[in-house]
Amino acid sequence: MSGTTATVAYRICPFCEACCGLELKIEEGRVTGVRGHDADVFSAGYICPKGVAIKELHEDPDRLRQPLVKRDGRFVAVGWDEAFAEIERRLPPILATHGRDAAAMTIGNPAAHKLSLLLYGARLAKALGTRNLFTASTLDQMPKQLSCGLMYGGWLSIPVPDIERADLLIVLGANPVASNGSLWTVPDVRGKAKALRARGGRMVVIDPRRTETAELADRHIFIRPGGDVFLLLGMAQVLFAEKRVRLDRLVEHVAGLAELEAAVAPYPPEVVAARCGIEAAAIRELAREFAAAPRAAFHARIGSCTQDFGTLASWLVDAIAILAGHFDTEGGLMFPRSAAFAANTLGKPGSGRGVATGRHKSRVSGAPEVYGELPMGCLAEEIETAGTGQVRALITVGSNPVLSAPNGARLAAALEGLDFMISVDIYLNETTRHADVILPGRSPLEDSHYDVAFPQFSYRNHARYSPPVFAAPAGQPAEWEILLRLTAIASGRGAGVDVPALDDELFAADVQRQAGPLADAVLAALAERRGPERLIDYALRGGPYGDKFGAKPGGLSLASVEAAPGGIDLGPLAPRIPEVLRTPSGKIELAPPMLLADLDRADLAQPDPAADLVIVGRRQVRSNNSWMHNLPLLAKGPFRCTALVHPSDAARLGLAAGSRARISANARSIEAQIEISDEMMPGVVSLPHGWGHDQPGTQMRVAAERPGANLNALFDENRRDPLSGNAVLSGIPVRMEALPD
Ligand SMILES: Nc1nc2c(c(=O)[nH]1)N[C@H]1C(S)=C(S)[C@@H](COP(=O)(O)OP(=O)(O)OC[C@H]3O[C@@H](n4cnc5c(=O)[nH]c(N)nc54)[C@H](O)[C@@H]3O)O[C@H]1N2
Ligand SMILES: Nc1nc2c(c(=O)[nH]1)N[C@H]1C(S)=C(S)[C@@H](COP(=O)(O)OP(=O)(O)OC[C@H]3O[C@@H](n4cnc5c(=O)[nH]c(N)nc54)[C@H](O)[C@@H]3O)O[C@H]1N2
Ligand code: SF4
Ligand SMILES: [Mo]
Repeated sequence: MSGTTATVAYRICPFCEACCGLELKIEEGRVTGVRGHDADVFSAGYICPKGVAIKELHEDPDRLRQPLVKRDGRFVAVGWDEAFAEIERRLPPILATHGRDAAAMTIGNPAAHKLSLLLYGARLAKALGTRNLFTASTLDQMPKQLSCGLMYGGWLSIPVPDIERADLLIVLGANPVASNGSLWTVPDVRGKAKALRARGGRMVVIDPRRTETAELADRHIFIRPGGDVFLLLGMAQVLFAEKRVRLDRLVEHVAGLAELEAAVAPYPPEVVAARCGIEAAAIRELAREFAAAPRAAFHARIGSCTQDFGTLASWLVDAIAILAGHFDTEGGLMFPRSAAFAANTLGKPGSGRGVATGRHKSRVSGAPEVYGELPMGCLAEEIETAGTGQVRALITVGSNPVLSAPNGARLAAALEGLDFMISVDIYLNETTRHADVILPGRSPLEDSHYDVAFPQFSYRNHARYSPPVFAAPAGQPAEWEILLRLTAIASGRGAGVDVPALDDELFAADVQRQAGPLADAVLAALAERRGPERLIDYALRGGPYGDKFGAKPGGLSLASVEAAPGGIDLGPLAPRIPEVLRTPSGKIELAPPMLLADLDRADLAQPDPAADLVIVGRRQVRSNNSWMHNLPLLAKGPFRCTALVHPSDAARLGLAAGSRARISANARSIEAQIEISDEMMPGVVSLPHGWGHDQPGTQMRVAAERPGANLNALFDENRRDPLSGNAVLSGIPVRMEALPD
């Protein structure tokens, strides 16, 4: 090919849950343009600035391309064999002497966006055999997973708004216009919200900040942070008290209706109004409007999860949708049916074992395991506290808890006390600087991609695959190969393992277990594939639209998805009750005992009336949690890590726009730049999370120029929703004082 000819490549964006299709212009081996892929069946050309920044990530000189090993306190770049030899020398003796629980693993957000990390991270966790598994889920959505697990029987049976057919959309504690959605894969929410309103529909946003999403809505209602459970109890009470419950087709598929009615009865709007900061009349009106709408959906996310009562709030959102007849029906909340890896299509349709928590507990605080994980907030104490089962080695996989979890300073100090730490990560940052070995994965443009997680939460069913855009640099392994080598070391087979042979062996074992007598035929059908591609092909062909390894000609396989660069559309969401249920009763559990019991705690909780200022977080389009501040395209422009305060609070506290203030809580403080706006609820300040890039020993030069303040430095790592283990990151009382110029 001539050096001046441009070619086009397609890649699913790996940065957020919207999973947009990118179209890349390639010239002379370089990306020279990034735009939305118009023919993508799912995202239809939509893109945000982060997607464009994939070029800068690919080219970022700070992105690690070689393993780093710490020698005498300094990182040196080494070859891959040397890095694995170091791990082989140091990890197995710790496991041999102190047992499997002496190793912990943290898995962060990017792992959900990397095929290799998601599929093979599980293999490593299994080989490690530790109970000390911590992920970003307990800083995020574990309350929703638990409430859905209890109601429908599956940890990943999470219903999403059918936005294209709804007449009313209520959004609570989510800002999808900035975040591009979460537990709801829906590119271009702005366009879809506008279309909803253009066809006569309405949108209501409930949030302590008048967000970018609220700006699009017909109505915005301020809510007192942490008050969601009370608002929702009030709405549910109205539905019962005013006889607006209509279960329609679901009537024979629900259990616990009377118990739910009794549980919410003590909470009419007049009782809960002060606690959520919303007038009783407005709560009543909201419940009536939702019940009266022909087709309505209710979306609640991170603001309503990262609370003391996150699981109760998550439960009540779904319960209200069910009571109002907006569940498992067009335009309401519906269950996706993903083409591959869909947890909510596994097992016998209609009933199952349901979910359980607390099968083991954390050693120090006794926090129950949830979905096999312990709360991220417990990691530091598990490292610090001596005794049998003390964590002495840590493997981080795409996670930066020193910034993303509460009280990172304590965690950072704890990490220094480890005997050994490995980070599978692409940057030398606030967390990985504590590692002994850093193993960097490839650029996303050098990897293939299939979204394992997000089609399970998509507004429309689809299947898409991206081949690698560029060949990887010679000798640089893919992340699945890195994880398999770690798996081999952790299981005593040594760093010199034959990686492809190990992959074959583990895959064959999966198939033997899952396919039983058909295993040999399945393995034969997949004989041409290796690595993640073999896992995708296996999942697609055995999945709900699959060709069943030849038994269903015309069904999906990786080959058919590969042949469609814009993906394959599998249609709008369709009703799935009762087939989707996996509860022991085979019904939707409207009143799980664990949740009813937790209501007593809610009943007693009095939001502190003395707190005249509380802090919440926010997300911004040009930022992604803690790790994209090093890309110039996103970092440029006005400084974004500002503390937003209402004019009345600014006047009361003597804070001037553009000045700096000290923000304190839990005997710790940070300094942040002030921005004044009436988009804030009075008494609430908003600061984005994921900043604080002023730590020594990191290598993120662009990010360090404007480091910003670390919101999580203020928070209490021990404050969590006790049911889900999820950290409380919202509505924390703070003090603010002006700093001299
Ligand atoms: N106060 C407050 N705190 C929050 C939140 C909040 O709303 N408020 N949100 C929480 C939520 S929802 C989440 S999900 C967490 C996110 O927090 P984390 O799970 O810690 O994820 P990130 O902050 O995105 O950090 C990602 C890490 O992965 C690395 N990385 C990036 N790409 C790759 C890759 O391709 N391969 C590998 N191996 N590594 C990679 C980055 O270098 C970085 O170290 O933060 C949580 N923290
Ligand atoms: N651009 C960008 N996109 C992202 C990310 C990012 O960092 N940047 N992160 C990704 C990740 S990991 C996730 S999990 C998703 C999250 O996606 P979203 O859930 O949409 O997250 P946010 O945009 O933080 O919106 C949370 C909203 O909750 C409000 N809020 C705070 N406290 C409360 C409260 O107590 N009650 C109520 N009702 N509201 C409250 C905040 O003001 C904020 O508007 O975004 C993903 N997408
Ligand atoms: S919205 Fe999300 S998936 Fe789409 S381009 Fe932006 S970062 Fe990528
Ligand atoms: Mo998240």
